[in-house]
Amino acid sequence: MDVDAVLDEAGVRNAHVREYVRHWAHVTRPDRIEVVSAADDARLIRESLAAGEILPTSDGGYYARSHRKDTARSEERTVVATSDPADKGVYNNWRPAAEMTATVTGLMRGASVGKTMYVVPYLMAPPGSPLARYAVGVELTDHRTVALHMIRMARVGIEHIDGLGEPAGFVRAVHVTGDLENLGQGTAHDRRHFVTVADERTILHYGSSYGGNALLGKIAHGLRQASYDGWASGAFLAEQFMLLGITDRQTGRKHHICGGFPSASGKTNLAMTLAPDALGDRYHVEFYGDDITWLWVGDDGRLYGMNPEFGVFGVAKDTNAATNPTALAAIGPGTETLFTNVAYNTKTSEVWWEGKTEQPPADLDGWLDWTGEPVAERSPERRGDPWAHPNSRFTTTLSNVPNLAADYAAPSGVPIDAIIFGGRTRDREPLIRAITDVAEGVYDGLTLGAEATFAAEGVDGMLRYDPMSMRPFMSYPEGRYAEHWLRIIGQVTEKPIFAHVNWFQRDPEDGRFLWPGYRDNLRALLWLMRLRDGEVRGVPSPVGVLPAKSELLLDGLRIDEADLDRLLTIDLSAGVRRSISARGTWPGSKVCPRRSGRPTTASPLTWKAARPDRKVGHRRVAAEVAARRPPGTEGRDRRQPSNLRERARRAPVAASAVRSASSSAGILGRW
Ligand code: GTP
Ligand code: SPV
Ligand code: MN
Repeated sequence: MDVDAVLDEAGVRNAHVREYVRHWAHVTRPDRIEVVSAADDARLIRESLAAGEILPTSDGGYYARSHRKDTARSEERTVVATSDPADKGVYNNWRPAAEMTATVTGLMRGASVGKTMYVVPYLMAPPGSPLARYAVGVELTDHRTVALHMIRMARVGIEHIDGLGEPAGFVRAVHVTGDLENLGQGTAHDRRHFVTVADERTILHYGSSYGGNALLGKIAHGLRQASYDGWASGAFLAEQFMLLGITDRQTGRKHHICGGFPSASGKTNLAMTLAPDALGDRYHVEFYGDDITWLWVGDDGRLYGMNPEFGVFGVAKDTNAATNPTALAAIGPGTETLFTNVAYNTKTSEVWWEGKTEQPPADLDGWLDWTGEPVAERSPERRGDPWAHPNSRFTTTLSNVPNLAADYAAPSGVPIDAIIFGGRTRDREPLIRAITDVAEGVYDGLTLGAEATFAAEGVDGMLRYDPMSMRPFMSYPEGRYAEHWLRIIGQVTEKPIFAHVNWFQRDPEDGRFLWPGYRDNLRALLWLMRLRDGEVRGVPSPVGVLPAKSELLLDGLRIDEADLDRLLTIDLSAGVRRSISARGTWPGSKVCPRRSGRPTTASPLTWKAARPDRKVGHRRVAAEVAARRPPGTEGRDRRQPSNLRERARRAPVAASAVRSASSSAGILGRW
């Protein structure tokens, strides 16, 4: 096949891109090559329908099923490789670049025979963004549905590669599906490899065609590669954060909030939230991004953020008119949404997932579950199984989101007023606690712990430590990550306020959620903005400022008074001690459960098993931090481990717990 003729015809002139395509075509041996732009979407859809790869839905969208062994990210099989062993961290699964490149190239050799290689040039940034030069990539994929997803999730077109000068000016993102039936998924002979060779800006993913494993602009580039680039350049942060704006129509003031919750813990839902009806006349929420935010310091010294994506890859489960009307509109008629691994009705072309309606459709006729099995023909023991996979998703472009902010693609980004962290924790965190000290706020993000979800294979429900919600996307050592955060945030003149939120507290007796969640979550954020603006004072605690009940805007909220009291208190004698023990999993902490090998929590959930080979000592982290301190900053920001100690003196009940937190916070104190 004449690769050059294809590239000539498509107008791909960039010599580095041409060489890259030639190289990988030679390795993977596709029968055909095609260069894709967003304008090709309608044709690709037609071809996919004709081939039976996707099916039409009743609302004008499309339905796809992934292989049943391929339904979520695999963290075990994900590696960040470089040529420098010092890049080995706790969570990046570091391997030597040469070894990984050889292994994956071997697996990819000849693996696209009989297929088409789609060349997908993309941009993970709004055009004109100061970070656009970190955002250009070219994905090569041998899966048409992946190309369709890329067109929705990233800005796709050859114009993005036209002006590239340097060889490293674009991310080389190679995706080969492999023989999904025979990859040994989840066994000792698992052949899947999801590798980011970060110092070569090259992504090599083999053995999946689903989500973050295959849409390489999103997670592999937008988070892993970008966070590495942000650190290596010193220029920015790339985080698994949502980004929203709240306008107070009464005062005309607008605030922007970004923040991280682990995968499948509520970012999309929060970013799409509408104000509760009773507050809707006054407050207006705008969507900027639901999964990734790149953050940098602007010329005016403020922290700016932007969403590098072009679409939403959202969890379907529990999406309905009450929980998320915005999402329903964003995936409704006329949006050409792609649904994956939900249930599908072959007669009516409808789709359904758990929580779309309270009960599944009563008439089982025509319904196939996510594996393609007719629901009516299920064996008795499978009758209660979900119809949709818990990680089934919808893919729609940002322009379909009804409350998309007018300036969502502004090259300047938007100024960030607050950074929040949260996750699923049934008993250890109140609804919200504000953190006004910047080092403490960063520390809170670094020590985030939550119940894991079905977004990754095999971890659902496990209580685990997930720094900044970046655990699956960490690409360099955690100590350096902490240092890089402090360095960026340290340059900011108008500091954001931080907060820790938790929509997932449960009744210890019956397990129900104490907080209604979803739209009502805005009430917590409104309180945070009022605290930031000095309109409320809150109630101080050793771990931050909690709302006084009277300060929350509760109009229209239906909640049991006792539940609300519980949501707004923190059990200092037990809760803080436990949550701070949880924080001990931060590498270098004095109370690291992985060191003792014993879980330190009374929760029925278990901590991930110890990895003694992955210890990173407290001193090493501190040394890393010190070694990378920018010149001339020695005397700066040297205040002692925040004001936790001072607060501990005032709250003797939690003193020991807080003292241990302060010592873990040494990595910040030494900065
Ligand atoms: P990723 O795309 O995997 O990064 O997920 P995400 O963080 O964007 O999570 P998403 O908003 O898609 O929510 C995941 C699941 O949590 C969905 O099933 C939601 O219905 C549920 N969820 C989101 N917000 C809330 C909430 O406030 N309360 C409760 N109870 N569930 C929620
Ligand atoms: C996540 O798992 O955090 C996602 C979905 O946002 S995926 O693109 O599959 O990583
Ligand atoms: Mn995510």
